[in-house]
Amino acid sequence: NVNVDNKTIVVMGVANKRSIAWGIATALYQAGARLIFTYAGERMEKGVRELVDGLEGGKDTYVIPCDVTSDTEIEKCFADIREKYGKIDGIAHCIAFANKEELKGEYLNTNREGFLLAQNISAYSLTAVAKAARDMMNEGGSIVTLTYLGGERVVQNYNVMGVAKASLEASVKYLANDLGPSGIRVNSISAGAIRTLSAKGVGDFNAIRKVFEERAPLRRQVTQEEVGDTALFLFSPLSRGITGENIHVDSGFHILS
Ligand code: 0WD
Repeated sequence: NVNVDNKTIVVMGVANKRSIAWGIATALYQAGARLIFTYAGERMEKGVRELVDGLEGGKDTYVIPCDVTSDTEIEKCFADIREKYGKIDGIAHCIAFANKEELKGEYLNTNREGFLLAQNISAYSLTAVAKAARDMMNEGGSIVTLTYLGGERVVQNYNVMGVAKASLEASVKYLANDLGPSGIRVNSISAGAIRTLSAKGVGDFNAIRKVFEERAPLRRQVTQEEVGDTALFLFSPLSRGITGENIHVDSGFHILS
């Protein structure tokens, strides 16, 4: 019985019901957490609010904007959360973006602008968010981000996003070292290929899914719910000795050559 009762957790990156962030949110909500949702921009607001309003159980929720390309917006968002809730216990960072044209063909064709865009939204944002939240996190707090195997090795078409994930995974380690003395843990989950809005942008994503299903030790896809349950573990005291870690929730695919 994993307990996150009385914990206040910020979930960043719900785009729709297929979002991995939504899998994490539902796992946390069912386990008793109080949730705050942030969305990328006005375009996203309606959908996120509808999803959140549909959560059963009537627990307190809060939905606010946070475009992570803006330091001002990040600061405003966390100041707003601090005013309403005081301290928080966790952040689920489920955000990434790269130009679609750069998620196919040769990595070599990445341009400077696209490279920096992917790094900005998909990697730096974790550091920016950790910085804004550090003073309002309780001891025992936990930050969880999402990564993919393409950050560790070459996965066809993942390209600039793979390089951003490598940067994100290194950030997890440096942040874990900075925040450890305050009793705050930072970890990532490396998820298997899951059909979401973002995943649609990756060239030949269906081929990646097919190979995954044929070769992964468990011979099946993973779900948002499975990633959600691992995130729940990482937000709960059960994982209190783990930081700077990258847990693969990928049917074991990462062990293959
Ligand atoms: O197979 C997959 N789907 C995997 C995803 C495998 C392994 C890892 N991941 C990662 C992604 O790289 C990402 O970090 O999981 C995370 C969540 O992605 P998702 O659930 O696959 O995709 P999606 O539902 O599209 O959520 C990503 C969201 C954005 O959605 P859109 O579709 O609008 O790009 O990231 C958010 C946004 O909500 N986002 C931003 N949030 C704040 N500020 C910004 C921004 N500037 N840009 C994108």
